[in-house]
Amino acid sequence: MATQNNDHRDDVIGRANVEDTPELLAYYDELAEYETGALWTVANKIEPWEPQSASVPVVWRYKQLREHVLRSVELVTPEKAGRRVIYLNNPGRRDVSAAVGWIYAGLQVMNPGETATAHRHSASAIRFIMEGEGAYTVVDGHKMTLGHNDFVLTPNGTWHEHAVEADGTPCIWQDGLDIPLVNALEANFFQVHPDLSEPVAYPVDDMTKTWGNPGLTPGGGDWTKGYSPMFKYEWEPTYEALSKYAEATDGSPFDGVMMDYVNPVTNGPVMQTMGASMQLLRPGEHTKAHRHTGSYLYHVAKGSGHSVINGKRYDWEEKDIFCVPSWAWHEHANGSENEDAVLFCLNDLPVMRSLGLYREEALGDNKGNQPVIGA
Ligand code: GTQ
Repeated sequence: MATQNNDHRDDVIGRANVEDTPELLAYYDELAEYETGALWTVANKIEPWEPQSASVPVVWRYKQLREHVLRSVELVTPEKAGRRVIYLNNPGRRDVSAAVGWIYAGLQVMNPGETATAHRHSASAIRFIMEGEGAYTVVDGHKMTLGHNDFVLTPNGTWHEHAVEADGTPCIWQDGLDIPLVNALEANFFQVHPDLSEPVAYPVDDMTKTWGNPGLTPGGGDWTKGYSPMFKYEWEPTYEALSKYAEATDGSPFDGVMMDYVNPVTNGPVMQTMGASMQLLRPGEHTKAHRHTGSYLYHVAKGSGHSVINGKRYDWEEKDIFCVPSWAWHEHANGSENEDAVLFCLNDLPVMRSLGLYREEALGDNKGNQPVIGA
């Protein structure tokens, strides 16, 4: 089921097309008194021909944002703020704090010696580490050191706290959470840890050491939780895997050389509501346009280039974050003829897939690329 009604006209049989008359308007007022309404007055809005994302494409440029993020260190403490984060606010979604669709994102900053209290919530979270030395996160007693471009999970219901060692440097990472989704489903609980901290109970980085060995699984593992036991996916092996895969594949025409982060127990997504992938665009590569349901937040892990989203060009460079709203046409281009460009992508695909809402479509005309309207 894709887009068989390509003209999408509302003046056809089967769509609501009732003109207001004084009698009808009076009738609508009567219905409103009883907290009801006539479907045909809202039908075309609530049942659009195809997904209508309220979110708009945005590039959050790290070069512009960094100094403002660091300024928050002077203005508030993590104790007072709970977490010191500057969140990404999609101009099309002012009703909720969302970067795109139902995904929240922010840039969290911590100075050496600072800690943020342990807490847990029904929303699931990820971190993508941008800069600094000495940061760590403790998830349900598992301490993880956080290095450049590492991808870290704090799944639904796990206690987590963040800190930077006293001999470290100021650290900044991207937080990504499904807060808007969980709030839309009216299912979000939040708790501060009764002791404000959860003791470290395992060897440092044990979950990655246990579960993160390629092609090898620990015998007798009995992990049955709905999220990956591998709480941290490090950058080096991820980039190495992509580089090796690039030697063996042409890649996807739409996404280049792309690999999903997976739960090593199920081979499925890392968490139930959010998935993530890393994709490599070879030097000079420019992908074909496609669109799909779901919300996508890209983080430029390496290199520079541009994406064309719904006919408009958006340039990006390392550490920039940009979004592709649901059902928006998009294609990506590596701007360099010598270097790889690598994009980390956080998305809500597990939700789309598990609810049977995933759809995908390739752009058929213009040789698979969009005419660019705005630069
Ligand atoms: O560290 O779990 O940016 O609960 C916003 C809300 C981070 C977190 C955010 C959160 C967190």
